[in-house]
Amino acid sequence: MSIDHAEWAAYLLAAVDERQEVAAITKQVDELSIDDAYAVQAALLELQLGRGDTLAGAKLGLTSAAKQEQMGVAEPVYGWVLQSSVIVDGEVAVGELIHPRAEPEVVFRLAQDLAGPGIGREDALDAVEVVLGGIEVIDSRYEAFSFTLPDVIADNTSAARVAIGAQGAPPRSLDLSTLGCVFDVDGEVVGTATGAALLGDPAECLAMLANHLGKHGQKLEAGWIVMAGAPTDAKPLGIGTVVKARYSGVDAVSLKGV
Ligand code: OOG
Ligand code: MG
Repeated sequence: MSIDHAEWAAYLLAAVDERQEVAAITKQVDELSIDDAYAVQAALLELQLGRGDTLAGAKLGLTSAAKQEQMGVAEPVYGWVLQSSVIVDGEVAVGELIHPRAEPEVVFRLAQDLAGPGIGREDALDAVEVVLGGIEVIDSRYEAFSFTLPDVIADNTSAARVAIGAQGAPPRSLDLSTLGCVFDVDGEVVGTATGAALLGDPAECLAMLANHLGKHGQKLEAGWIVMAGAPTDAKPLGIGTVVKARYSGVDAVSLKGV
């Protein structure tokens, strides 16, 4: 049975709109290939852009052992960051989401377009204007925040919201593999990591995404933000929860669930 990409995209968008978790796609079809999953993701993006949203950038997920172990999925994934998902006031309206979780993110803002094939770590850094700290709020549309690799790809890698630190640093002024990250929930340290948690170096993540997009005739664009993936696991974000991600060399970011 072939997969109707537009139909599954509409299924996931309805879950977003209704703030209602839904059964994983792989529980309902015989097979969802990785290509089909990215095609559903593309159809979902098309629906969202059709409503007037725009792209703010792209993201990787499941690039650290901490995240792969937490989610039980052992491969990195790629998704899109919508402009409407960018938080500017430090608050997340929890009621707009299903079962949000927060996680720290190393974020790149690009000065130049970037696309594979053949992009390495140094090529990736050449395209970066600034490295920033961030917090991503993920919100799987699936029941119990549980999914397989193709499910999470179709669901735009659980992307929901992102907050980005005010002040960053030029990429070559930092040693990205020793970039420190401390993640606090309600003033308690709940996670610590360095940039090396992300495929050895967050710039490797950026290169990997550029090569992935190049394979599909796509590119990362100047001015976009790119999230490298969370170096620690994610924590539930409820009303009143305050999360803070502190970094060495770039500004911290705080978010409050309201
Ligand atoms: C998938 C998204 C993972 C990350 O930074 O690892 C992700 C999920 O955990 O729901 O954004
Ligand atoms: Mg993330």
